[in-house]
Amino acid sequence: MGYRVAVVGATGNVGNEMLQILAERKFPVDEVFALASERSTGKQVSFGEDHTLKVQDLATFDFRGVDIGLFSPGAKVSAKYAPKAAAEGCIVIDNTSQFRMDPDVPLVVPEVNRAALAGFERRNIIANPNCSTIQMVVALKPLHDIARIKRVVVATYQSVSGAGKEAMDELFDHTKAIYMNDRKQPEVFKKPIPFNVIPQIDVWMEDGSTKEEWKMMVETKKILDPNIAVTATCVRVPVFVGHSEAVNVEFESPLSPDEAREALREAEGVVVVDDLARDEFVTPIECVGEYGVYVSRIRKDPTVPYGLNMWVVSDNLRKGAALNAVQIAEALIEDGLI
Ligand code: 11C
Repeated sequence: MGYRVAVVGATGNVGNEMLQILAERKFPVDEVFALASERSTGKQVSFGEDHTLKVQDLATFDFRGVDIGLFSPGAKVSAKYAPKAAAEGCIVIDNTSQFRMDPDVPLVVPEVNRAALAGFERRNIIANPNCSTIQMVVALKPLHDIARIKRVVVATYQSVSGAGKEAMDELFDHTKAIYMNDRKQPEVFKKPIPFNVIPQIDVWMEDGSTKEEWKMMVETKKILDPNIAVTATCVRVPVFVGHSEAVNVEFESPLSPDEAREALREAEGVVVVDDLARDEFVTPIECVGEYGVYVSRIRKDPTVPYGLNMWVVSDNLRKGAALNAVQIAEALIEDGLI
């Protein structure tokens, strides 16, 4: 039996990946609907290699009879349309920040807290975490299971695709302009993005952190363990796709780099690439289009009794967004929840 699936925000970076991943993984669909704002109505989007779908207007779409809605239209649009779709009987898997911290909405990374899915019926909405949180918790979970994590200090190096298509265009166009001696004023970003790094992702919070940094803290607690202390510095770098993270972890009990490598090698969704004698480590360009969370440079942090450092890289549009959403839908089916 197949399912009727709607992709909301189908013309965006993540919506496009959702359609490709549904096709790639042969998700059992009877019918797929591509939805976006009225502005995009009538445009064609690809579904797999052989099909195109005509974009329909989200505002007038009737979700009755749609089994699953994969939403990535921006938080304000989700705030309006996800509850409507859910009330019309569609299970919403929402990739925006809108519902993540709602206690009645499970926030799920299937490799980490799949059991939390069972609570989705309270609102008929499941939240997909922020991309930088997803890749970090996938790498932390197998280590937490062995040695209990006390504290995480993370610095991120996030690609511009996380900020949408306009941000990717700004990196491309403004880099090109520099070579043409034509300096352009930043529009999407507050500072020039070519040949630069920008320590601001999402809005400022009252305490001087950014919302992206806050999300990494509160989402990790909700998904993995409320007792873990997390502090983050999130930075935009001139990379098109692929987020990287330098993660420092302090444990309650000893865990050697070899034990960590072993646990990560066996963990679902993780690929360990860590052989310095062969210069083996992963950079974001190598993870584009891939499904895994890549972990490299696992080493001891000698400044605390039990500490490790590691380098974690993943495709932010895939495992960080669209793939995780499709895996949630697959888990609903496998667990008999739909
Ligand atoms: C970025 N992580 O890289 C953000 C994008 O809360 O879903 C995703 C924002 C979110 O800009």
